[in-house]
This record gives sequence, C-alpha cells and structure tokens, in this order.
Amino acid sequence: MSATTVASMPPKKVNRIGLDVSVYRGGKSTLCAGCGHNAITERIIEAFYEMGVNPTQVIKMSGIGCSSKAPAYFLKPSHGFNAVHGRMPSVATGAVLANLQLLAIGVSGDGDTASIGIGQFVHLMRRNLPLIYIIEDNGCYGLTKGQFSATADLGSKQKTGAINELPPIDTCTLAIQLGATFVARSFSGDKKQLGGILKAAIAHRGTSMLDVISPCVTFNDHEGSTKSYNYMKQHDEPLHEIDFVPFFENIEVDYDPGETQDVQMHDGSHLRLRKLDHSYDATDPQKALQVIEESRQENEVLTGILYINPASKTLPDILRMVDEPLALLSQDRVRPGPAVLEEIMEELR
Ligand SMILES: Cc1ncc(C[n+]2csc(CCOP(=O)(O)OP(=O)(O)O)c2C)c(N)n1
Ligand code: SF4
Ligand SMILES: [Mg+2]
Repeated sequence: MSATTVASMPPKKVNRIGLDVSVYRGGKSTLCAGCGHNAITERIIEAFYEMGVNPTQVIKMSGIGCSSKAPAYFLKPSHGFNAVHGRMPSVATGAVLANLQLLAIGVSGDGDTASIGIGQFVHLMRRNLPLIYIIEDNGCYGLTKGQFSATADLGSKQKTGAINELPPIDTCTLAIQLGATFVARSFSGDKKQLGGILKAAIAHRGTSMLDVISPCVTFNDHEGSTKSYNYMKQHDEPLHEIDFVPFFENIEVDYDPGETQDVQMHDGSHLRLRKLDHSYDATDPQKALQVIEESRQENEVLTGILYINPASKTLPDILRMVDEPLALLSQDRVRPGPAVLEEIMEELR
C-alpha cells in the first residue's frame, strides 16, 4: 500500500479509551448460523466498546453449553475461565473476591443455570457479588441435542414431538425473591433494548441478572416451541424503552418527562426508563413479581429492567474487603504478626 493511500484512509473510530471496536471482538463463532447466542455476543461487544471498558480489566466466565462457549467470541484481550457445567458462580465468586478491580461477566445457559446449576445460581443471587450474569435462554439443552431445560414452558414442544409437562422455573422471579439487585429480561433479537440493558448492567454495582430469550435455531425454532423467533415476535411485551446515558458521554435523549423514571446508578450514571403504555416502578420488588406473574398468565413475555436496587451492599462490602487485589497485597498485610497470633492464642486459653 502506498503512503498516499494510507494517508487518505479515514481514521478508525475509537471509544473514550482510544480503542476501536475490533479490540472487543473474540474468535470466530462456531455456533450455528442464526443462533440467538451470536446476537447476544454482538450486543456484548458493542456495549463494552461503547462504555469504554478496558478489556484487559475484564474477566469473562462460563459453564458448559453452546451459550457457555460465547465468551470465546468476545473480548479477546480479557481474562477468561470456562468452568464445569453449572458451577460458574462459585468460580466467579473466587475470581471476583481475589481481584475486585476486574469487571466480571458470566455467560450461562438455561440448562447450565436452571437445571444442573440451580443450587449455585440461588446462592449467587442472594450474595450481590459484582458480576454481570447472563442466561442465554433457549428453553433447551442446545449442545446435547435439544432436551427440555427447566425454563421450558409448560406444553411447549420439542423437535422430536415430545411435550413438556413440567412447570418452568422463572429465573427473574427467583432472582428477585432471593434479593438480586438488578434483574432484567430481554430478547436476543432486540438490539436496542438489550444494548441499553447491558450498558446499565456494566454500570451497576452488584449482581446484574439478565435472562435473555435466545432462540436455538437448530432444536427450538419450530412450530410449538415457545422460545422460537416467531413466538417471541408475537408475545414480546416491552416494559419500557430503555436509553442508557453513560456518565462520560453527554447524549441528549428524547423523552417525555411525565413518563420517565431516572435511576441513579452507583457510579453516578443515569438509567432512564421510558414507559410505553403503563407506568412502572422498577424499584418495587413486589410490583416486579406481580407484573411478571400477570404477563405469564397472559402468555406474554415481559421484557425490560424488571427490578433494580442500586443502593444495596455488595458481598465485598459485607466482607469488609480492601479494594486492592488480594494477590497483590504484601506479606505484612496478609500474615498476622507474632503479637496478633499470641493475642488469639491468649483468647483461646
Ligand atoms: C456434569 C455434566 N453433566 C452433563 C453434561 C452434558 N451437557 C453439556 S451441555 C448441557 C446442557 C446445556 O444446556 P444450556 O446450558 O441450556 O446451554 P445451550 O447449549 O442450550 O446454550 C449438558 C446437559 C456435562 N457437560 N457435564
Ligand atoms: S444447537 Fe442451538 S444453541 Fe447450540 S449453537 Fe446451534 S442454534 Fe445455538
Ligand atoms: Mg439452553
């Protein structure tokens, strides 16, 4: 390429930390073409780029499943750990507590979370560990050929023709009941809404639980499935349109003051919820449980930020941890000296 051609090339668009979006990409996806999980990967790449997150300060984690392969396809420069099926929460807990300076994102599946991993999920939701926890929810075990997971709707049909006769677990309801501080539901094909929710989750201090309906085009996108593209298109009821305004960008948004609710995030940024057809207070957990149940009874999937509590203590707050990574603390700060040990021994005598 000649010097003149290089000089005439337009400069690459960069974010607030000077990185272009390609830095936020990962390896080429090996998932099926059209899989909802790929669309979620794209939104994650955009959200981290637009928020100007330093990818070398991120740790991405997952369990096992097609969904759990997703971290390989975004944020190549980040740290990563692919854990055992359903056991990502305990690995994430260790990693986050060992280094509070990392931004942690975990990607799981509905099988990984609501079936084999339900025990770990339950305890994660009550601890408010700083972690973005995404369930890529297709109502089936995509990787092992489409068996029903615990989020499959009652009466939904498998590709084989089998009908699900067990009631589903609603992970958003469960998370709110357990004390989670940021609970949202979205659809992999809803670019704008999912992008806004992801940016809000990045700014939230505590666990952000996102249940993203993500059709499996191979095993769960047929007539009779309630997690298919067609079903979701007909039954998706957005709670409110979401515009997230990062604190480092001065973006004017068009909103109607009478119908807008501002939520101040822990880092000082603002989340604006614009209601479409009914007023909704995302800070009221009882209301959240009620609207989820009402929409379930109406056979509708309610999407948006269902519940948010930006003021709760996080697990590191409760444990009174120091901000510096534990691994970098000097010996004299982590090892009690002889006098302290003597004092403890004295108490036990
Ligand atoms: C301990 C253990 N049990 C079972 C399996 C087999 N297995 C692999 S992935 C999977 C289910 C994945 O479903 P989900 O989490 O919904 O991910 P998806 O593939 O649908 O994205 C199962 C049962 C395993 N890998 N390890
Ligand atoms: S089997 Fe389903 S979940 Fe797995 S990659 Fe293919 S479409 Fe996605
Ligand atoms: Mg699944």
